[in-house]
Amino acid sequence: MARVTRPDRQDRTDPMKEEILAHLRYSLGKDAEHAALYDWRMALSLSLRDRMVDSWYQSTKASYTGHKKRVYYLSMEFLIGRLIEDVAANIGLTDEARAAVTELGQDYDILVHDEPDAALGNGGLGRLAACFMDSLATLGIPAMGYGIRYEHGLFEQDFVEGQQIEKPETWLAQRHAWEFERPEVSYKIGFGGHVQHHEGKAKWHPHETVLATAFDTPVVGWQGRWGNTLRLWSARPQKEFDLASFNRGDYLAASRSEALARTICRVLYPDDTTESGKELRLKQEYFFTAASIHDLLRRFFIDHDDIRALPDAAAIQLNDTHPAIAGPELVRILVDIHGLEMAEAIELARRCLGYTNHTLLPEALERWPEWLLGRVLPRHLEIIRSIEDSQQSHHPDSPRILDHGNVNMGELAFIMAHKVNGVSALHTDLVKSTVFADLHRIHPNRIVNQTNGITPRRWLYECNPALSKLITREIGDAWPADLDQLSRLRDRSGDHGFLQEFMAAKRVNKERLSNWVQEHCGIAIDPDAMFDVQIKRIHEYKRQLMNILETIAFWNEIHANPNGNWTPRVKIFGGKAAPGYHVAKQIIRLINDVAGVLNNDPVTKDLLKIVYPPNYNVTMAEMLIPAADLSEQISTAGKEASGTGNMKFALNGALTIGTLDGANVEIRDHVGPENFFLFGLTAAEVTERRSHHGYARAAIEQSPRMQKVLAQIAEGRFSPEEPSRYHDLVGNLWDHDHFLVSCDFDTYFDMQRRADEAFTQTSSWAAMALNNTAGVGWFSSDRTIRGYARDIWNVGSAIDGELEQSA
Ligand code: NBX
Repeated sequence: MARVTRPDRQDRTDPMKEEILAHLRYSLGKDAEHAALYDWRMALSLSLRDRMVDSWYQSTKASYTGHKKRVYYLSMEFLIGRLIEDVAANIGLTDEARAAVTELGQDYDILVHDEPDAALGNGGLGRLAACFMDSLATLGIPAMGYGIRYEHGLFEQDFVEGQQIEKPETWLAQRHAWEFERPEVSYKIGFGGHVQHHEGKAKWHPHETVLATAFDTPVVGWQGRWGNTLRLWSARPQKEFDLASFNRGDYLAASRSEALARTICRVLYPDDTTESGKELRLKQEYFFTAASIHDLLRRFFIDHDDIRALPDAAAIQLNDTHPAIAGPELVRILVDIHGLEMAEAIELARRCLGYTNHTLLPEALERWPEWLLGRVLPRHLEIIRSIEDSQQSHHPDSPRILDHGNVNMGELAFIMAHKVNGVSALHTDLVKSTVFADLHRIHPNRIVNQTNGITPRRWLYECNPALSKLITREIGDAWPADLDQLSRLRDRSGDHGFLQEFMAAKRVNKERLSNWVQEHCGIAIDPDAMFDVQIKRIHEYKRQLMNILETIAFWNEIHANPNGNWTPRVKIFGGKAAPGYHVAKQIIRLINDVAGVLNNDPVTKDLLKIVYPPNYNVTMAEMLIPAADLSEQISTAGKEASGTGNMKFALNGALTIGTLDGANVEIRDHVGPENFFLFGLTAAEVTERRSHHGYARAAIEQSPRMQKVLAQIAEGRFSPEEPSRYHDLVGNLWDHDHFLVSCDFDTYFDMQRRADEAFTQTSSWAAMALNNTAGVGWFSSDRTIRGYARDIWNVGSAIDGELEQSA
């Protein structure tokens, strides 16, 4: 199949260097003497991009000529992070690029670090989409990712006196090196207006229209064998501006349509725990979904003329309900434009659509007020009513899409998809038994499990060169594309010499992190201490609060016996809170307040430190994960759909302390229960416990240790300038504690001490860490994508034999 073409080294001396200089001159208009850091970084990026293009073209051509079925992955979020190292690694040019840049007198690492971290996502859901794009390309599955080219990605977080403040993110302030603008690929997207019904036909007359314009980023997989496209939509005004108004001097009216267009892709919504801009969010969802559906239909009609063949050519995957309007939009086009009967259109659309559920939290399930959806998308509301009628006529006991004046997007997505998938085994069971229990009874074969995965290219090969080199030396270089091979490392868990090398790689990463923390946070940490890391969005169910309470309890314990044989720890936190999520912001502030006291305590400062660098993002994860000894996966059982950070840590040789939640369950099965610090109530026990009135108070009353911690916080021990600062947070634990911090606190504390003890046994710890790396090959997103391809999409690889290889 298509491969990256590498200019022959004998023909040209140092082609990469020449290419960088050529880009500097002809793409950036600079010579080496006057080039700034930005110019060098752009020249390097453009040179790497050039090396992707041939493979990308050939893949696209092969998909067209082979009439291959394509996957369309619709996602509001793609959390791609930086790309220089990712691209260089995938096409095997890391060493060459570094050498060329060095020869040109530049520092490669500085160039790499100059690249903005493309944060077009909030967290796990967006990062999963990015890992899936990498695996689709690596497996040679013809695919397109569709999303929004937000002008501002996820906000930048800063701490002022310990409190989170948000600043706009500006990744597009400079030119984005990797994309190709496609002004000729534009679609009109309408909003509002009315629907005209005439002789049984409906016609939608939108009130306003914007143009969706494509920006394409090539996504080339491992060793450049196949390339797909990430197509992000940007909005443009349909009419540039109203010259008549302008000439009258009414400049605001003149640019009204421009303003709407700009607003639509202005900013990524910081998850839906905030109550803002509902209408705009709905418009964003429709904007990118409609553009994507238009685009895939245009492609379909290049080599088909019967719309009924669409399910053989297109598998459309909805990453959560955000693009769920795809169902009604496709039906609208089939009925209003292609003249199909409603029933046939619904069935045809369903055969194309799959829906991935990522949450059971009721507040995160999308519901639109019917009046709002009807105002923005009047024809779609009519179609949703037809979908509802059709469902009710077949299944009169079916849950409703339209319910108490709301449109339930979960039910809509379920009913319009031929397969609905959960993202871990436990989550899938809970999807069947809770949110979609009634729909599951009616459609017992629709829900399937595809446990999440992570790309081993970014999350081991690139972010952890020390460990990668060691692994390659031991088992060869096939593992990045066949991660199950890591299981061969299990043999080495009794080899003392190898374990020492394994831990030496960890040590390199811990030293790198220690230097970074010293430089950026001004905190000295000891690489010999246990690095205990919790990085993820701040949310009550993820229980960062339990982690900081346990930290205080440990601190108390040291004070009670300062000469005890304590295992030194560095507690590292990273993560952002949704701007409107007050409790999450209080938790951030508490962590920072506690850090202020503990880090300056002369008695404990060599034994316990807290580090919370602001603005956690993909790049920071790439540094923290390889340096971690202990991975905190401590959510209330039943709440974390899967988690993917948990997989990244285990892959990089960290042990997990965690509950039986999400994919932790499967990780523990794979690495072995003896290599996992398990504690806490199970999902069933959580449900049971909640039915007991006053369960939190009862649990706290039984835990003197927790009582003391809560009393210290309530008395202002960590906020002397405002002792009442955490009254609500503490009061809520006593009286409600919906996420059962109180019930799991003591077992968590005890398991932490077991981890302390285990960490002192350096060689058995090393063996446990190795067993984590060796055990998690199954969590490669290549395995996940093979599962989707087989069970949901019914697509194959365009690279012969690839899917069968290790299916
Ligand atoms: O999706 C996450 C889950 O919480 C994780 O357990 C899971 O591993 C991951 C991938 O399946 N969900 C998530 O990240 N959600 C969001 O970021 C989100 C974004 C916008 C929104 C609602 C949720 N409106």
